[in-house]
Amino acid sequence: MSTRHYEANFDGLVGPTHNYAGLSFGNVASLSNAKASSSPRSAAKQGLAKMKALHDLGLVQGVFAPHERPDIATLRRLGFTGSDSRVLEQAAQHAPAIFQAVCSASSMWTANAATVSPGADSADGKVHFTPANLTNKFHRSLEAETSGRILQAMFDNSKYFAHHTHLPDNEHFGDEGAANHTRLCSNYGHAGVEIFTFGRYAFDSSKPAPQKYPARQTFEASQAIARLHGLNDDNTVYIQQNPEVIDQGVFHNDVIAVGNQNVLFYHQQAFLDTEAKLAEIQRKFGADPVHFIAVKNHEVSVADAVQTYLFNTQLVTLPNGNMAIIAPTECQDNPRVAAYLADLVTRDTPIRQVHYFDVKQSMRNGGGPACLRLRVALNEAELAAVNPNVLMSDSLFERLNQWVDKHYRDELHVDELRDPSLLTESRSALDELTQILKLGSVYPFQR
Ligand code: SUG
Repeated sequence: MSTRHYEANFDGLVGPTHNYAGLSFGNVASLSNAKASSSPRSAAKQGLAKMKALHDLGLVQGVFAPHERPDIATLRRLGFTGSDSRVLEQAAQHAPAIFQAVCSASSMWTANAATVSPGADSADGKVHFTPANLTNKFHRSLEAETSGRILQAMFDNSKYFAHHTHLPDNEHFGDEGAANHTRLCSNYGHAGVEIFTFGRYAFDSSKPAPQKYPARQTFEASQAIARLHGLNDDNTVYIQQNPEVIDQGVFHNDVIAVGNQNVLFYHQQAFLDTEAKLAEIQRKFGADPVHFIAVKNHEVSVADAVQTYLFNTQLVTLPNGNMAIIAPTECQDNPRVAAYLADLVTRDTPIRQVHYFDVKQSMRNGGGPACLRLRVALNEAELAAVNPNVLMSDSLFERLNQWVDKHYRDELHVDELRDPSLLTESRSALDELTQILKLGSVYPFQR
């Protein structure tokens, strides 16, 4: 009897404090939308609609719970004292930049939650998870511990799942998780090639590096993850991102490339040493040819790719074996990108469909469809060991929409983040959510 294999997507549910604070230097959308009003309710619903649509396409879809924000525990670590509302008020007044950072709902971008290696690739046959330390941005560096706890609560079975502690919290080991990691394979259940893409070498300043914007992921972090996950030389490839594209706003590799099974879809300027690296991927992949789909400058410029998130699309395999691209509507609205995608599905590649989704609330912070999801390749037994309450279904979709309606504000401005009732609202929302998803006590306020 053959075992079935799946690639499940676990999407970040947008949290109740979703806002635009301009926190991410190097991320063009985050900076240009700083201080705009947000809609936490629409953001959460846009995300849920995408999850439901993928579920309806026949894919395994899961929900990744948001983090507790404002992060009072961090403010206390930073010396603010008194009641929770006093901590809020004092931080907002005396350290406004720090205060905004601890209010970010950035855990929604679960491509940055962790790096995941499936059992088919790891030495011990287990699915390995390492939460990303996200050291490059203060607001994101607050995510690693809680992401780790949520992952434990979702994949809670040591027979199948191995959980690691995030890498040392230091820029030398800056790790951005799956946003800089792609896995190619002939079948989700077969050993694949894990591609780690990094922005710079931490211990060798003679090597190329971006000049204007930060390189968030280091080579040394990528190597450490591969070691932790029990990968070997035959199934790993390390590629440096082209520093010039980082300087044009490609802060994560998933803004310029996406891969799935035997397809790597990327911009011609994405990498350094491209030809040699693609040859290495092909050699390690095996006899079957990889479809390397290079988008040329004259087809789509790097600026258009950054603005539309053409490569921050999800490339998914449908139950009939064809692939579909899950794209943000920004791609549809740009005539050059829309024309490119319309042509792509007529070519001789596995990609046959494009589905457009409105995820504008997330896009305005530089988060496209692919940022919103963490991929986990699983076999049947592993899937059966996943906490079933986090898996999307018609009833969970309905339940979560009701939950959003009950707890989320329709509009939020950064000036309202200091409102103590937002803290109370968020905590009661998350308390109820942990019961819906049966996660146990994963948040600091519950411990
Ligand atoms: O880390 N934006 C996120 C976007 C992450 C996108 N993820 C991937 N490409 N996988 C970031 O830059 C902006 C928050 C603000 O400005 O309010 C933010 O954190």
